[in-house]
Amino acid sequence: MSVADTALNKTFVSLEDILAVYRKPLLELITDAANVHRKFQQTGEVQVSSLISIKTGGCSEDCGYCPQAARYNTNVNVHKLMQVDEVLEKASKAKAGGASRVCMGAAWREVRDNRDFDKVIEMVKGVSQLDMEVCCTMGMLTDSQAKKLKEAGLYAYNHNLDTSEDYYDEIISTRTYDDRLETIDNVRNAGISVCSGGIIGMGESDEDRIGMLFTLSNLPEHPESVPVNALVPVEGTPLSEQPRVSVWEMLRMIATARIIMPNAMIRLSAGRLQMPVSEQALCFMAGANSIFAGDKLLTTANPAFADDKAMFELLGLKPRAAYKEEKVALTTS
Ligand code: SAM
Ligand code: DTB
Ligand code: SF4
Repeated sequence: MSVADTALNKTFVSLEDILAVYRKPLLELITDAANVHRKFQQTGEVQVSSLISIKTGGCSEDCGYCPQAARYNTNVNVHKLMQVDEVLEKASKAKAGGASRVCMGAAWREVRDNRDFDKVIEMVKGVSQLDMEVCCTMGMLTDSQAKKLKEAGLYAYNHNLDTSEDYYDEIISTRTYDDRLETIDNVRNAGISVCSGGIIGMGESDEDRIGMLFTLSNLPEHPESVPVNALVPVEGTPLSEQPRVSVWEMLRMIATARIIMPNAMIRLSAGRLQMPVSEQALCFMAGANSIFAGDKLLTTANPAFADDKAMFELLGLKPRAAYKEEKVALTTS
């Protein structure tokens, strides 16, 4: 049985199996991933998700990569929670730009049961009414908060593992790997789609990259989305001097994720601005089928909608419809 079939049958995929996939000769790895992609995914379709930073900077955590941590001296414009109307306006613009999903990010350690949470619930309801998939990424979440978000119409929640369990302490000290797994568990139990991945280029080894993929692929269920971020080194953060991740490293990571989690959306996430279209095309060949679009990620720059539209035309890609639109199409046909 191939690793992809093993993965799909939820048979245990060992660390050694994943490492063997990751270490294949590169072109063989990309070909294998492309074959898995063709078998399990709608080829030619790429999900377009747009980020809205609803609360920016001033975060109490010490994540070594993050420009939004209050303790690092970065140039981020700190902003309290946005107004609901402003968020809905940005979401509508994202929809007009071709996005089917909106991901609202808040620079919080955790969600608190206060008036800000009530406002987030209104944002979730509002974006959901735009017939877009609504995602949030707001730090740790309790069981009951996850259920409230689900009731409001939340489709997905992003909570990254970021790196392997072994390397984690080098990057973050203010919360544990187990805290992260618990939030993912709460999201899953509330019936919300799980989005979880990580970052490469933080000084981790190949084994750490594989370790993270191992943990993701051995969750009780595979995440529905797996963002693969290349570190955006930001001045003022402890990781500001890290060298840029090469496309070859991104390709290995994306292709391996595609093979071991055949049904997941693999998102080519942070780092696209520095990648020419030719490099991004290789990533789509290797199994990436989702991007963040719009000229800003959370605080750093990203290609504009118009640039991605031109890239889609050139490569013959089309944006994937929101899940809800698919459901409507199915029920009316
Ligand atoms: N505060 C929440 C949390 O930590 O879960 C949500 C926002 S946080 C910015 C979301 C994710 O963005 C992080 O887990 C990390 O994977 C990614 N991220 C943050 N800064 C980054 C950077 N400089 N380069 C690449 N990815 C980054
Ligand atoms: C994810 O995995 N990457 C996105 C989203 N989930 C929240 C964030 C990338 C942030 C890059 C740095 C910044 O713009 O602040
Ligand atoms: Fe805060 Fe999230 Fe940035 Fe960590 S990644 S410092 S929790 S905003």
